Amino acid sequence: MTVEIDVQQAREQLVMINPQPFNAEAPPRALGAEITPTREHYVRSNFALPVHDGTLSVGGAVDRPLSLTLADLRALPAVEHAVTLECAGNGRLDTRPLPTGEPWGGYAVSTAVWRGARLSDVLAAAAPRPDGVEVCFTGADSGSYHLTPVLPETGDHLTFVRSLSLAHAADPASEILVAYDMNGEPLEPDHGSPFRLVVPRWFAVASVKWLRSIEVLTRPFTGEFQTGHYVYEWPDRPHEPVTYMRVRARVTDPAPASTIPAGTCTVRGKAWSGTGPVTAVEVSLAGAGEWQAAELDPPRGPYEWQSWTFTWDATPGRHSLRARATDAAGNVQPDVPPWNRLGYGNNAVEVQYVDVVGQ
Ligand SMILES: Nc1nc2c(c(=O)[nH]1)N[C@H]1C(S)=C(S)[C@@H](COP(=O)(O)O)O[C@H]1N2
Ligand SMILES: [Mo]
Repeated sequence: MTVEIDVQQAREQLVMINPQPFNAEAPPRALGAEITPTREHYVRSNFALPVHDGTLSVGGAVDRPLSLTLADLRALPAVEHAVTLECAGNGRLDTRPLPTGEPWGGYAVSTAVWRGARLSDVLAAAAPRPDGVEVCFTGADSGSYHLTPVLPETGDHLTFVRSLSLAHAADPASEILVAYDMNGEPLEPDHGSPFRLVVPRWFAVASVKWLRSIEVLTRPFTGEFQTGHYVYEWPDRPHEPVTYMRVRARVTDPAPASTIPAGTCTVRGKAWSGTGPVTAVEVSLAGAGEWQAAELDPPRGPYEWQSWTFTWDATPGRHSLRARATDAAGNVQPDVPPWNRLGYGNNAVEVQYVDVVGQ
């Protein structure tokens, strides 16, 4: 009972978009801060909150299968990183034609400080065998999931399972965490307690919550959340799995459709990319191609969003405001991203207007 009350309290500051399973966006103000307070961090869960038995099994193609507790994980060397997590469905509402799926606006993105053990250390302790190719991660959550047609092997009852290549998972430089603390506190139920994966740079679907088991596989994993959902289904070319977050800038100030006084206005926002860092943000206050450079803060860490500002001498009238980011790999936000059936990875340049009044 008290657990339920705590969960309710943890959800109060979010913008709920689905009560069951609970899915909610961060409140718009949360994008203003460098680190998102835990209770303002968006939540995306495919199933109801699960019960977790407190153990993590590591097995499959390994020489030393393990069963770890939270205390065992805490006893391993700890790593801490601020990591921006964004849902691959963020921005789906602005996709045309509108696909099915949770109607995320633009606030399924947040940045928390995650602390945990390195996945590479956990795997090394279990000693993967040389014929391992992938590692799959199973969450404690499962439930009915409406798919047409219904899958022959599982019916409509699915468990949340994702995989990564063994090379990515076992590389210490990937800095993938089995995280147990978020912003200095033990994980909250909605964010995957008692421990979860945090995969920097990747769309957050890879960051499996309520982690129950890690299994080294000798062939690629083909579960629903790997090959059915979280795949870019392009109409005109081979499908591709959702991997890295796409380069994106958001305006946090002024708010969309706001009215502000004429004079100097500091336009502010955030920018991030999974293939980053972000190297430039440009702002436009008119249509067509009039872009001007914004001031971009250097990254504070390798896996977190960057802040930017633009000083604008706002004159009376309605102005169209846009921001556009470019990353170190040369990726730049498109005006219209290529459509895909499930509406993932919409990183189109957003257009908002601002009404300026006075002299
Ligand atoms: N076990 C499990 N892990 C999961 C999910 C899930 O449904 N079950 N959702 C994923 C998706 S799609 C996202 S966007 C992130 C959201 O993490 P958050 O709720 O902590 O923001 O968790 C990922 N990990
Ligand atoms: Mo997601």
